[in-house]
Amino acid sequence: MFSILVLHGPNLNLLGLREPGIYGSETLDNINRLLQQEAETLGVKISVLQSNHEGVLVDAIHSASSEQHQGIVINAGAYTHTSVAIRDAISGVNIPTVEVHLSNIYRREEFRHHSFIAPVAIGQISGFGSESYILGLKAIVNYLQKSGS
Ligand code: CA2
Repeated sequence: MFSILVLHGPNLNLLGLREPGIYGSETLDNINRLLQQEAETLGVKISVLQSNHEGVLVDAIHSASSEQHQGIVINAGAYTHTSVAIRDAISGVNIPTVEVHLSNIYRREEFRHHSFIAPVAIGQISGFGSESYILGLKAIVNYLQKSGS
């Protein structure tokens, strides 16, 4: 059975509690429940971590392989646009990674248009709200199945 690490970056713990106009009213707990349901449907295991700290996310990416995860789904939040460290971690561990975003980052401010993660991800899903995570999970599982990992 595949095991997928789902990472949520900074401020995503505030989902549903603040700024519902941009990010909707769904809480992170609710998104995690939807992901768990989808994982059961797909027959995979997921481990979920949210952190507001860049280094914690980097450490989790480094540990992914020894913790037997074959794939990563990451919403790095604002670190998407700033973090060479997270980009290098993903590139360094060589674990297929899907980048997801709730909002369509290309319809927003210019500074959100650049992702440091996109060049080291197998793909990016952006703009579908909580469904972005579900699509991201489906995409990584499909990729792993096809690549015979
Ligand atoms: O659209 C996404 O998923 C983002 O990764 C969300 C990040 C943002 O910096 C990226 O550009 C796009 C922000 C997550 C912050 O979420 C909040 C939720 C409620 C209240 C405040 C922030």
